[in-house]
Amino acid sequence: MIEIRNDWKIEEVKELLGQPFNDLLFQAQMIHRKVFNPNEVQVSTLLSIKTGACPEDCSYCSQSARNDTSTEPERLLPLDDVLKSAKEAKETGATRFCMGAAWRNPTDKSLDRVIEMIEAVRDMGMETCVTLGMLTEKQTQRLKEAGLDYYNHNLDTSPEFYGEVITTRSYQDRLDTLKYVRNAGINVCSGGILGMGETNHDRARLLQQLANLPKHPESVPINDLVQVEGTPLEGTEKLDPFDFIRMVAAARIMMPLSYVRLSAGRTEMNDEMQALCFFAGANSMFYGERLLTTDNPDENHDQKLFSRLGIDMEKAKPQQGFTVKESDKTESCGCSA
Ligand code: SAM
Ligand code: DTB
Ligand code: SF4
Repeated sequence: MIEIRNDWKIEEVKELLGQPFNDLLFQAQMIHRKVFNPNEVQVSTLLSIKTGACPEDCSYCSQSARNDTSTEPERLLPLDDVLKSAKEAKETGATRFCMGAAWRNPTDKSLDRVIEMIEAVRDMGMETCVTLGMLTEKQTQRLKEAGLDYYNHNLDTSPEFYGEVITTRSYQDRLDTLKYVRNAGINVCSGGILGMGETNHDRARLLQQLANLPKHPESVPINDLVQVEGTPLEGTEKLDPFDFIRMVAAARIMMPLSYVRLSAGRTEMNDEMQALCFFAGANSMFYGERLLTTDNPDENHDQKLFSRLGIDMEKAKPQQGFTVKESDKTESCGCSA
């Protein structure tokens, strides 16, 4: 029986995270293999469709106009360039194409152009994801009509630590955008960044916020901070890799039907650490040598790692036939979770 809960108390999350490492990983792997094939990982490729000169002050980001970084601003890419990248991503094995824009929010005019991109990438037979900043309710409806599969919008950290990282938009703004995306019927991709100087309590609060949303995000990216030269967070003390893996495991346990995405920061992780993340329940990741503005391991390296681990990167669909208990109702999963 897989229990879906949206009523996690902070003490419970801290207790979960604080267990002996082996107990936590064992529990996560047990849940993981009931819901998913443990030897499959879904892969998405990212493209920055509009880079830099962002008015927001996110202190981790290479693209904020307030941070003195070497990222060169670029205008919104032409459709043909986007399609060329999507075609390459498909050829190397990615099943989803994620397009990111350095905006506080899209204007309706720029959304027209992004919608053309979404429709054309879908026509190529790939799933689509975009991350464009805050949205209005009407904009989410337009994205749904365009056939968008996923919208990425991260909570980033705990509500308490958030103000130390970003001041130009509130936690509530993010929750509102997530609500509009959910109500429009688009799959939600939302997670956070670890290693920004937050405490264990903050990490537990981030998981609590995500798992206590009215419905769990279908995709939960766990990013390890990429320390970018010229950002205020450059030089932050690195997170203990075991604490990162613990967060992956706790996300898997708390959001059993979600894809837990091993996201930014993989260039700093060795293969053994990534293998432990997959064991802890990570079953999706970003694939291709660039994230948005920073490096990611190249495809050859990832393909070799998957082959060494016996991981298949094409499927990663939920298994059939497990039972889901959702607060007051129990149902059998057939499964389109
Ligand atoms: N501008 C939009 C927004 O912020 O919603 C979309 C693009 S933004 C770059 C998407 C996400 O990437 C951020 O919410 C953050 O979680 C993640 N991110 C950005 N810079 C990062 C970094 N240096 N290390 C790890 N994650 C990062
Ligand atoms: C997410 O959670 N991580 C991705 C994606 N969603 C958009 C972005 C990571 C960005 C890392 C820094 C960069 O390359 O600029
Ligand atoms: Fe802008 Fe997004 Fe970077 Fe924040 S994370 S500065 S909103 S691009």
